[in-house]
Amino acid sequence: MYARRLDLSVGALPKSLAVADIDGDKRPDVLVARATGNGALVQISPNSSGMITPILLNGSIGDTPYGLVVADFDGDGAVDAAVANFLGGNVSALYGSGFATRSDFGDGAHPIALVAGDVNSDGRPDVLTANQVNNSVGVNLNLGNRMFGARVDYAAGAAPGALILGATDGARPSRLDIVAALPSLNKLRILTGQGGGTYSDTQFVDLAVGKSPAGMAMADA
Ligand SMILES: [Ca+2]
Ligand SMILES: [Ca+2]
Ligand SMILES: [Ca+2]
Repeated sequence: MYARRLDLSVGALPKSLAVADIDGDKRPDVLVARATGNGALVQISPNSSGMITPILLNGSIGDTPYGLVVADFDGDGAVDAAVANFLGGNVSALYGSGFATRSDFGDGAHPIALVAGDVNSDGRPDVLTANQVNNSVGVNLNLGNRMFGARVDYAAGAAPGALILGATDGARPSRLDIVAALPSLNKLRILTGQGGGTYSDTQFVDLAVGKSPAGMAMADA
């Protein structure tokens, strides 16, 4: 039962959120990305007396961020964030205290969503983007030292709107496949992992689903 509802003001255009323990107190916090021109990242955590006051962490995270994901990209044990800058046409990774250190990559696409996962099995989380305008999925491999490699695009039908990663082939559980929602086609497209973080424009499976899939989750059903 959810008997109590609490509305919080986080500022204009809250577009995406993620949950992680940001302040290291072992309790989950919520991060909200606002899709303003400079973007903004807001933390929501209860204080010691249980009051919740949203905190602006960084007021310049990217141009119109439409997607947010958290992972430890630099491997220092602290949670980092990345946002998909739809109008800016790139991805911003945000590191360090208050997510104050920003590093952009993946120029030239218009990502509307992103997901993090280790697609080449090197222990470092990589970033994949749904490039809605470009009709592609972009793979940005994490090179370490807060660097990402050049984006590699794979055709993904029409206007992918959301992504998840998972092993859809039980015979190859170590290979992460990409599942892209294609709302304009009422389909999901599975791009099957070819190993080493590579995919193929021609190795895919399309699944017809209900009208306009906008979000997904995966589990062993
Ligand atoms: Ca916490
Ligand atoms: Ca980190
Ligand atoms: Ca990796």
